[in-house]
Amino acid sequence: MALSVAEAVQGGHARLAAAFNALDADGDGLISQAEIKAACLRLNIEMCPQELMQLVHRVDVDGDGFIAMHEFKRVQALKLHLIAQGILEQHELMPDERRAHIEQV
Ligand SMILES: [Ca+2]
Ligand SMILES: [Ca+2]
Repeated sequence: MALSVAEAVQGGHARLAAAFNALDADGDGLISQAEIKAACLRLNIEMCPQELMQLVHRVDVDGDGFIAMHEFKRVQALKLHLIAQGILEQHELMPDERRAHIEQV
């Protein structure tokens, strides 16, 4: 089941959370620049460090350097939603136990 960006933005909390968790690799509830970078590498998305910094800066409302769930919900996080969508599609091809982590919300 692929997650469209529109669904990620407008859809239920569970789907948004699944997209969020897809990027939050260490599961601490925050998306770091390193985690976004790792996701981009996995998807072969080219993003220079500056672009990455700008993206996080734009979405990071409280300025702690990390993307929290409430920030991920914002429209400015659309590019992150796209990346998350790619990661989720990759997870579709993964064994169930790996996927369980993503879907347990
Ligand atoms: Ca994290
Ligand atoms: Ca933040």
